[in-house]
Amino acid sequence: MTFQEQQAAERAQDHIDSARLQDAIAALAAFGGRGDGGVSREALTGVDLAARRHLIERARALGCEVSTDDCANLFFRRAGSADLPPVLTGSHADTQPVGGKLDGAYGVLAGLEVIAALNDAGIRTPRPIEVVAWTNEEGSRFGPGAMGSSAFVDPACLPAYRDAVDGAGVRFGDALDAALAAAPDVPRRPMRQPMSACVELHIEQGPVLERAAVPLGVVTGIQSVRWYRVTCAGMMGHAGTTPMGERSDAMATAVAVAQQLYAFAATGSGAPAGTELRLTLGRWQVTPNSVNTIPGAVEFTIDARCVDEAVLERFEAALGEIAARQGGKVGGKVGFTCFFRRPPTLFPPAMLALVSQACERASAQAWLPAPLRLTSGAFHDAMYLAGHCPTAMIFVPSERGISHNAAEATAPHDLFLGAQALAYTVAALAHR
Ligand code: HGY
Ligand code: MN
Ligand code: MN
Repeated sequence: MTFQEQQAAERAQDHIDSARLQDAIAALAAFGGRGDGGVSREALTGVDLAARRHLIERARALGCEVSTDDCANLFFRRAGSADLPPVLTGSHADTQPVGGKLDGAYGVLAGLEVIAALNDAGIRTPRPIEVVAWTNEEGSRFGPGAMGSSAFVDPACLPAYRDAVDGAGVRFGDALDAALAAAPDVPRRPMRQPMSACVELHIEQGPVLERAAVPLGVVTGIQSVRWYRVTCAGMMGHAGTTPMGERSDAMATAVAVAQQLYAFAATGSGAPAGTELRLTLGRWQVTPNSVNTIPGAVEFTIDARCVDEAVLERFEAALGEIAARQGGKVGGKVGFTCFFRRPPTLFPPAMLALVSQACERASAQAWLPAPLRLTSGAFHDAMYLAGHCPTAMIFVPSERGISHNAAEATAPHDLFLGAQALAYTVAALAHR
């Protein structure tokens, strides 16, 4: 690291303002804010569009140029002294149906805080810096997840994404067109722009950092993930008149499949010691969903994750066997499709070294333990950017390891240290 790089990195770090960051978090959380302290701001809903407008105004007030692309990703650009590919930071602004104030939002707002700190420090970086708010990272309203970042690196994804529908039958493409039309003042730019590097700051969303009593995490990679839709077909019938032995009950089939999947995850996955197959059957749709009609169809989703992708391969094979076995029973048919899959992501050593340096300085200045290295249990947009440019992630702890829950929280001082580490990393990269 050159003297100039180091000096800029340290000055940027030292100009992060905790109170300003806290105010920004509270202001964004108001868009979709809930009475229980959580946030409901699913991708491209009205509150998400209002939140986007709020971010555009905040970025412009910091002197940024704002642009967007065909997937409505928002880019907030601080000019550099040279016309070089920018350093990218940021995250996503959409949330789970019942989310928290920090998942995604923290990375976007900390990126804007880095720009404010650079402005305060009067630092002009050779490279431009861009803060991004990716579209639909969560994938809860429209599947799959990370649509914006995956379409950014591979625009060929977008046509199929446009046909994804939400629970009310709204097409992603129609919601996307409405979002783009709502920002006529934001110029459109091509997808897949060159980036010199990418750093994403995020809450850990798990218990590791808090249990280790360490305020900062250097993320070495992201575990693999697969999402499936399982459909169980039966025959609707009268709950009172149909003898139990003559039913084709789609729910009985679905429950039997689910029980065998949980059993496989608990004992049959062969996950290496210290790792596990994490299985979530999160969304169920029952037809006709009536208290006194035997379900004619049940669809449920599977979210399967593991650091070792061979485990997911074994899981998929087991799912096929269970579906065939259970589907052969009385009139029950079981089908499944995989609609999202991502292999494990590993971040490059040179990026890990820089992020470690940034985290070490921030935690040392606070007289706190040095950073921990860990794998991310959650997926992030950085998993796609890692295939586009040198990429890294920084974590801060989640209280009680809770996320995707209104109770999601992180101590303000930890959020401050994370933003400091981000500022150091981004400023150094912008001088390379
Ligand atoms: O599901 C995930 O891992 C991310 O938080 N959307
Ligand atoms: Mn997230
Ligand atoms: Mn999330």
